[in-house]
Amino acid sequence: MSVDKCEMAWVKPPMLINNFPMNIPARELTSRITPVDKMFVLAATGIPQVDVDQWRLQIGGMVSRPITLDFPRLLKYSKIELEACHVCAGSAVNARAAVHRVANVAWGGVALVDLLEGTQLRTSAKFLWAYGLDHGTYREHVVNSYIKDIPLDRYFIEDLMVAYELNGKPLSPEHGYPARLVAPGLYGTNMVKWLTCLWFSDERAPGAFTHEFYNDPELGADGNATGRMLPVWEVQPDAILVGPQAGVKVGEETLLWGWAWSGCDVVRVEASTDGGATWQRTRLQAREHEAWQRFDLPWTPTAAGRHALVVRATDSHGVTQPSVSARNAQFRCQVDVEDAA
Ligand SMILES: Nc1nc2c(c(=O)[nH]1)N[C@H]1C(S)=C(S)[C@@H](COP(=O)(O)O)O[C@H]1N2
Ligand SMILES: [Mo]
Repeated sequence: MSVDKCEMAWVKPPMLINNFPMNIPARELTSRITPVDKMFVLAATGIPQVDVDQWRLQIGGMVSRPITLDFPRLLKYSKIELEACHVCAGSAVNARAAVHRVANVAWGGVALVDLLEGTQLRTSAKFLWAYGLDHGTYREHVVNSYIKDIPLDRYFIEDLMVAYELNGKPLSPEHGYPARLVAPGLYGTNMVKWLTCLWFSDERAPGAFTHEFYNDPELGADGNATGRMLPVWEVQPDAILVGPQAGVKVGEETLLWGWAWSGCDVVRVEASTDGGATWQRTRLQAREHEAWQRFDLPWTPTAAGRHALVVRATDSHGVTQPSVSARNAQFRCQVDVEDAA
């Protein structure tokens, strides 16, 4: 099996236009598990309509015994379930644009290490390439596959999963049916949908989605670009405000609350009701599994008028969200406080 075979073996499936929502307002993300109809959908060239009887997953590259699985064979492996925060990195080309595109879902599938049993993965493999069945054009690039890679020296292969369920149901076409890669702690762009091939290599994967897109310019201490690029892998600390939803009144207690996440645990979330001039620490739930964490802070406004609310998270690596000009720049919104009747 060669790399080319990852692409060539496929009769490309028909594509549907992606008419699904890309942005869900933060105030709609009220439940800990995001219902599928409140999830964002990203699809570079549209939604492939995959015939599951034709579908195969190949695992090859730097393994002594490559394997090919069909869908019934995949289902025979022991099933694992994992609740995890699902985060889109936002723009494929602009590292300074913050979108706060996020969900928290339950994946069901197979641990990659279970699939690898007997394949004899070589220790010299440095990257795992993942191929998705996309085809068409994206930002003026002709696309024959959506190919991403995961660095094995900075990510635990034990955390990777080939998922075929989302929130207890089979993956829907737009979320990757019949199977996708799940890489908790990495940005969504790395979690290849309509997965057909996993390929171990000692080099970075070819193609626009690793070399052209999802690469941030590294900034030196002086704030200028060093010329090196940083692939968009680990999720950076971030937070959104879900409430207060409406009807905030002077002298009445309301609750500022929302969700915080990072590639590791979030250890502190602070909130500001004056546009970031002063901050208060919120109450923060501990992380369970790879889920987002709820935070809240009771607030009794003392003045009527428009208030600028801001939140900022700090993770266990000691990283705090930047205020502006970053994909994880602090979330801001406004609330109108009315005089009590
Ligand atoms: N094959 C394929 N996988 C893909 C993409 C894609 O365009 N094609 N988009 C990626 C991006 S940018 C994100 S944020 C997530 C979104 O997953 P979702 O649409 O299931 O929410 O899928 C990722 N996996
Ligand atoms: Mo994304």
